[in-house]
Amino acid sequence: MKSETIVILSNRELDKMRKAGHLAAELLHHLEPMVKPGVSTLALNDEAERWTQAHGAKSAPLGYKGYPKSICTSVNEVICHGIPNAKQILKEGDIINIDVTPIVDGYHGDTSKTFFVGTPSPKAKKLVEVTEECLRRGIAEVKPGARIGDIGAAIQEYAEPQGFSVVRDFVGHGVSNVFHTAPEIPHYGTRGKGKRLRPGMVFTIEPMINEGTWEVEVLGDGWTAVTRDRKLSAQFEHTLAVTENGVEILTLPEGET
Ligand code: EYL
Ligand code: CO
Repeated sequence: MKSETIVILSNRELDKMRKAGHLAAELLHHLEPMVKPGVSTLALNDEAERWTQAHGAKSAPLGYKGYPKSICTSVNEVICHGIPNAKQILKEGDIINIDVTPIVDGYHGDTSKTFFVGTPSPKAKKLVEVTEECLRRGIAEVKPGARIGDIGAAIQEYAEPQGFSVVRDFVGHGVSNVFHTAPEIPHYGTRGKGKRLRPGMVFTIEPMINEGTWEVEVLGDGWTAVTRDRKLSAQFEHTLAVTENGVEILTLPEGET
């Protein structure tokens, strides 16, 4: 069995994670007003890359395992890892997840949100609201002594009774000076199972919630993950640190808690 050690970050490292996290949050906030009918996902990517460089940071996804762009843009039935493209033009009623990870002084801030393009259909609105609440409920489980399984259980207990499904194939992950490391954070699971959380652990929670089946299909480009039934999928993501008392959300704008 492969088992990677979960690192505990020092206060100095946590400070760097805070800086990266703030920049990631501010990048999403910067891109939000561009999310309008008629804009291409490539235009979002290019503005993200320009803004990231202008702030002295680097885009972690660019070149990661050969990934060709700086952000992920996942529209409607795309679950995650949608590749920005000049030919993909946002239209009224779409939903789009924008996932960003700037690297600041070697440390990564990983966050994503799902935005509405114009006015959403009632079913899209419900899915996106439920997904954001899933992230909130997952975060609320994070405290020293809790177990990794508590996080996924809280998400699954909220999403499934409303008729939605939880994606299995992609999980939250440890993140620090490395983009993806231990632990894995499933968004489904059983309370009381899995490793105990300890102060100084840093990881993402990034539930992907589907309108229909949880099953994934990866398109021929090797990256784009879509729902097998082509129904809608939404996602929200934060990078979190376990503190002595509970949790700190690292990917909020400076000054927000
Ligand atoms: C690159 C590599 C297959 C990202 C995340 C970009 C995508 C598909 C191979 C996770 C894993 C972003 O932002 C992420 N998690 O929150 N791979 C990622 N890639 C990529
Ligand atoms: Co991400």
